[in-house]
Amino acid sequence: MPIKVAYQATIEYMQILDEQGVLDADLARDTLTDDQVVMLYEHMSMCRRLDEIAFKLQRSGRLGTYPQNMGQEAIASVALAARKQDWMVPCYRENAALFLHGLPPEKILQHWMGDERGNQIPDGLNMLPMSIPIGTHMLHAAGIGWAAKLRGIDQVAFTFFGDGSTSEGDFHEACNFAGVMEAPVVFFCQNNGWAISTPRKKQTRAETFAQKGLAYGLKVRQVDGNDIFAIYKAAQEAIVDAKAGKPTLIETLTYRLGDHTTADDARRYRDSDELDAAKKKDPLIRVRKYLESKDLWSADLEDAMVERNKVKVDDIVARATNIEAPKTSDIFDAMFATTPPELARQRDTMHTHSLGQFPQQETLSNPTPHPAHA
Ligand SMILES: Cc1ncc(C[n+]2csc(CCOP(=O)(O)OP(=O)(O)O)c2C)c(N)n1
Ligand SMILES: [Mg+2]
Repeated sequence: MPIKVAYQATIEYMQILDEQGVLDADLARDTLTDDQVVMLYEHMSMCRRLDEIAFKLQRSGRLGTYPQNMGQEAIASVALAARKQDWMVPCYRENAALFLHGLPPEKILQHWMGDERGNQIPDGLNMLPMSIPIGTHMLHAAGIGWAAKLRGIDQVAFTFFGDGSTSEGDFHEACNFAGVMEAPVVFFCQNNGWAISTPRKKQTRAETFAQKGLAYGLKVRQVDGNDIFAIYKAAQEAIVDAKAGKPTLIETLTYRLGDHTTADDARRYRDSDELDAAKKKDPLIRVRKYLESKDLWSADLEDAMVERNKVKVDDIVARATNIEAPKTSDIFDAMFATTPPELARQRDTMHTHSLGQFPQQETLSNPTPHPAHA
């Protein structure tokens, strides 16, 4: 009996705007308008500036840790494809998409300054706070998508995560759940080649990250992650599929031009040649080249934009910092609707000489007794 082929698949790779700023006009049809490209260029440049300033804030002791997004700003396009009702379920390297979907940028700075107000998403904005545990949020996205389907609401959940996160069980559970439930979810794997110091080749033996989605019955594709057109088109198509009960996993090939976070020094594990090669694929440079080739941009416009972005970022920093300082008790109050007794005890004794001491020993006037001693 002949051996039959049980399954066969191919993974498409899409690039529309190449490194030289040359556009594939056929593929670009019905995607971004000139105005949108100009707006995206200015927005991505603003995000790059914000990254530089956040780095300086950290170095001058005004911000805790910060993961620079530098090099991955093209992900902003997803927010142009998404509708207002769609959900963003983020990790920590897609600021550019979150801001365009409506997140006030100062929220991100507040988060990294340790201010819980940074995690309070404004009412009416369909977005979850950034997830620092890598992977846990993908499950939330699967749940949000399923909930929308059960309730008959036209909403798609977009979730973002890195190449390293695909080694977490949560990724597999989320993909499986979305696939089985035919939930309107779009998984964006931002493959930037590194998970802190773990290179892509030690992360997986699979030739693409996209193919991991095949096992769960997802639509899968790979796109140039530094190409605003390819990301936009892939997101647009994924929305149509998601609404028809077909979730998609999109692998974006990108690169983080900075360190993993301000607590990292990538020079210790990353080749400078690799970084130099990646800089040539910078998403901002190619958009500028493209706009210049269409006479939509010039040195004068660039100078004016740089000045505008300085003012915008200064305003963002001012909004994050020129406010009443957060209370130290926020770390307790932001967690539960009703604070459990054990946490209440820690909150009430946090300013005593020894954290967790029984209040009686510290003669606090209004102690919350430990449940075991109540
Ligand atoms: C559950 C969990 N395990 C470990 C960590 C520590 N950690 C922070 S970032 C990171 C690597 C993430 O790599 P990747 O998913 O590729 O995202 P990238 O930082 O490259 O954008 C790790 C292991 C974490 N945050 N959460
Ligand atoms: Mg990575």
